[in-house]
Amino acid sequence: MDKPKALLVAGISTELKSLLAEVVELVPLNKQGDTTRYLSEQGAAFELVITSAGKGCANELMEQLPNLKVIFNWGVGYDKVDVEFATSRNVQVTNTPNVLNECVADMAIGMLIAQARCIGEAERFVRRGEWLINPTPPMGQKVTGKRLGIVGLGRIGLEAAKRAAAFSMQIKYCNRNPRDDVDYPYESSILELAKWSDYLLLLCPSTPETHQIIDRDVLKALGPKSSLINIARGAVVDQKALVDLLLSGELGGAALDVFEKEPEVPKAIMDLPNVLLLPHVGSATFETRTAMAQLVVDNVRAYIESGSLVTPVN
Ligand code: 8YV
Repeated sequence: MDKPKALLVAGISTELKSLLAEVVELVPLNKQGDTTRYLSEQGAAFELVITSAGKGCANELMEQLPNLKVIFNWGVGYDKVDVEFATSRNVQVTNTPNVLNECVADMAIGMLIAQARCIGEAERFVRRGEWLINPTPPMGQKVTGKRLGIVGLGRIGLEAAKRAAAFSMQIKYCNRNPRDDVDYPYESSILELAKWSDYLLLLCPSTPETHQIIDRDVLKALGPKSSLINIARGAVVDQKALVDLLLSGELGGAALDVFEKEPEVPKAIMDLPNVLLLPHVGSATFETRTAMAQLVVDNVRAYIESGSLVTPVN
C-alpha cells in the first residue's frame, strides 16, 4: 500500500525524519519552489502536517490545505498552532507531553544554578586567560535553602520542584488554580510570589492568558537581589521591561532559554555577566529528543492504522 503523504513545514531532526520515512512519504514544503503555487496545486493532497513547536502551523497554511486532518507537533508546547481555529476546521493537533519533563526540569535547575553561581561567566574568565592576571574570579549567590517561586506547577514544574527540594529550597507556586495533590504553598498573585522569591522560575504554557504575565511590575517586585529563570516561552515575559530592568540593575539577573523573537536575542543584554543565555535547549538531549521523535511517529502510525491519536491536544 502507498504511504500517505505528510507535509513537513518545519526543521526537524534527522532522526525524526528517518523514523517518519518508515510510515509516510515526507514532503518538505521548503523544497517545493514557489510554495504559494505548490500549495494551490497540491495542497488538497495533504491530510497530515508535521511541524515543530517553534514553527507551528499558521492559520493561512491550514486554509491552503482543504483536506488537512492532523497537525503533528514535535514538542509539548503548541502555542504556534491556533488550536481553536484548527478545531473549527476539524483538524486535530498532537504534541509530545511527558517524555521531556525530566530533561527540561534538569535544565531549569541547571540554569538556576549556572546563573546564581556565574558558571558561564567564570568559564569565560578561564577561556579568556583572565585567571592568569586576575586572582578574583566572579562570585555568585547561594542556591541551597533559598526561595524558589514557580509560575506553572504542571508536569515539568513538579519535576523541577522535586529537584529544588533536594537543594533544601523553599518552594511556593502560582497556577490558575491551586493543586490538591501537593504540599507546596500556593500563591494566587504573581506579584506577591515575585516579591517573596529569590528565584522566579517560569514553566507555564504560552497562551493568550499568560501573554507577558511577567510584566514590568512583577520584574520590579522580583527586584535587584533576585533572578528570573525562563524556560517556558519568550511571550510570557515583557522582554522590553526585562532588558530595561537588567540594564538599570533593578532586576538582579536572568537565565533565559527562550526569547520573544527567537533566535534573536536582545543585543543590549549579550554582555551582561549576570545573564545566562541559551538557544532554546530545554529538551535537547539525545534521549529526550529521541523519545519526542518516537511519540510523533507513534501518533502518525496510530492515525494511519486506526484513525486514533496517542496524545491529542483537541
Ligand atoms: C521543542 C519545546 O519541542 O517541547 C517544546 O515545547 O519548546 C522544545 O522542546 C524542540 O525545540 C523541538 O521542536
